[in-house]
Amino acid sequence: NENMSEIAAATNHRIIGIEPGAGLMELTSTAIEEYDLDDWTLVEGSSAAMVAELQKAYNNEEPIIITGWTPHWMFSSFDLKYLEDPKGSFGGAEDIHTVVRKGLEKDVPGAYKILDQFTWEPSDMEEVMVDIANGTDPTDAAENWVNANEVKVAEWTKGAQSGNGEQIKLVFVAWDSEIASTYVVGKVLQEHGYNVTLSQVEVGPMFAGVANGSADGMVGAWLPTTHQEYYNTYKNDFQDLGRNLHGTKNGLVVPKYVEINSIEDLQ
Ligand code: PBE
Repeated sequence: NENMSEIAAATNHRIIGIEPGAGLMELTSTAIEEYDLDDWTLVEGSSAAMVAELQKAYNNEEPIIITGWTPHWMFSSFDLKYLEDPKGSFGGAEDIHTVVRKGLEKDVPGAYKILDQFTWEPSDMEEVMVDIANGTDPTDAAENWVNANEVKVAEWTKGAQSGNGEQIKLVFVAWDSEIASTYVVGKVLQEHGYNVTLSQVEVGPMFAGVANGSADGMVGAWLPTTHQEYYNTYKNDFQDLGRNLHGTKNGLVVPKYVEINSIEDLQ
């Protein structure tokens, strides 16, 4: 396939990945095995570096293959498509769960209740992500969304006792989706009287921190597939509050001008 050899040469047989340890990196390694893509290298980096490479390639209409996920603002800023995944290496649509430390319910019941009642739609998360991608500070983007969605927020805080400055520490990885959700939930907790700290960490420590109680909670556990290993490692040591969002997607993503449609085309 002529297109494919041009694409392979132009991309240097590289798939632009994100943070080592991200579930998406593990899924991509599995896909490389399942589709026999021995010629291809998955490049480790960060979500921000991946987006920067995408931006650069896109501006020059050059081929690029990235590891991508939904919800993500990049789908509203660029014309992109997922490569078809006939073997299902990336799994299906998932949920994002809220997970808290054991004992939070007893220690800070109001904050626990808000975290337990937090739930929104992919389109909500995208609104916050787009605002941040357009240059708004995450704290301000969270405030904008909270102010514009009083009815939804009232459902989260319903019946939750107000705080008296109690400390709540949320941990998150600097994935655009989790920056959005964590700042929004942090804002709501803060407005309800809690003294909130948002702490950016690596993915392993995010799960470990909630499990060992050094953090109170997090809102970015992608299940059942993406974070399955972390989840299984720590599930007896934290409390899973269930899903806060339904309908995520993971996969290999290319700009629409790249003339391949399936992961099989990379073979
Ligand atoms: N993500 C976004 C994460 C979960 C949230 C898909 C980049 C991951 O791969 O672990």
